[in-house]
Amino acid sequence: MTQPAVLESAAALSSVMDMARGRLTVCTDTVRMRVTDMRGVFSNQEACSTLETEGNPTVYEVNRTEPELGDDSLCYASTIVYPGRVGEEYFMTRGHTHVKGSAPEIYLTVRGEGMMLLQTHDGKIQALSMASGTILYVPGETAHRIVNVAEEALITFAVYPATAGIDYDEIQRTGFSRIVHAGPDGPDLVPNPNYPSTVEGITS
Ligand code: M6P
Ligand code: ZN
Repeated sequence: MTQPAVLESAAALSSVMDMARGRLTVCTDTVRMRVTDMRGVFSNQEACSTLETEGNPTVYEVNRTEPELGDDSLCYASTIVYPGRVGEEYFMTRGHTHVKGSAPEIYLTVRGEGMMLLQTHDGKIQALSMASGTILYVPGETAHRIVNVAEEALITFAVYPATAGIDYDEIQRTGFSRIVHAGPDGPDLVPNPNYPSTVEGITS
C-alpha cells in the first residue's frame, strides 16, 4: 500500500523536546535572536547598546517544525527565552500577530516563569502569568509576546495552524502598550513610553 507522501518524507512526524533546555531533536527552522537583532524592541536604547558591546547575549531561540503544509495542517515550535534584562525590561520575544489574522495558537509552559502579553488591534492589552504546566490560548486577531520574569530560562511549546504566518509589522510599528519591568517586589507592568497615544483603547 502506498503511504501518504508526508509519512515518507517528514522526519518531523516524530521529534523529542529536551524539557530542560527546550530544543527539539527534529525541526525545520531555528532562530536565534541576540540583543543586536532586537534593536528598537526594548524601550531603553542606551541599555540595549551597552549590552551589545558587553557580549551581545542571546535573548531567545526558537525551534520550529512544519511537518506538512496543507490548509488544515498544524505546526509547532519551542521557544527558549533566556533570563536577562535590558535596563529594567525583562528579556522577551519580539511579539507578532498572524498573517492569517483569525489563526489562534496554544502555548504550554514547560519550564520557568513568565508573562504573556496579549494585545488586540485596537490596543486592549492583557497580561497572563506563565509557570510550568500553564496552558494559554491566544485567540485570533491578537498580538502575543512572552516575557521571562525569572532567573532561569522560560521554555514553551506552541502549536498553531501551518497557514498562520508570522506578521511583525503591527508590533514593530506600535509595540505593546505595556512593558514588563523588574520592580522592587517582582515584575511590574508599566506603560510603554514609546506607545503611540493615537491607538484606541489604551488606558494609562
Ligand atoms: C512561539 C511561536 C513561534 C514564534 C516564537 C517566538 O514559539 O509563536 O511561531 O516565532 O514563539 O515569537 P516571535 O516570533 O514573536 O519572536
Ligand atoms: Zn503566533
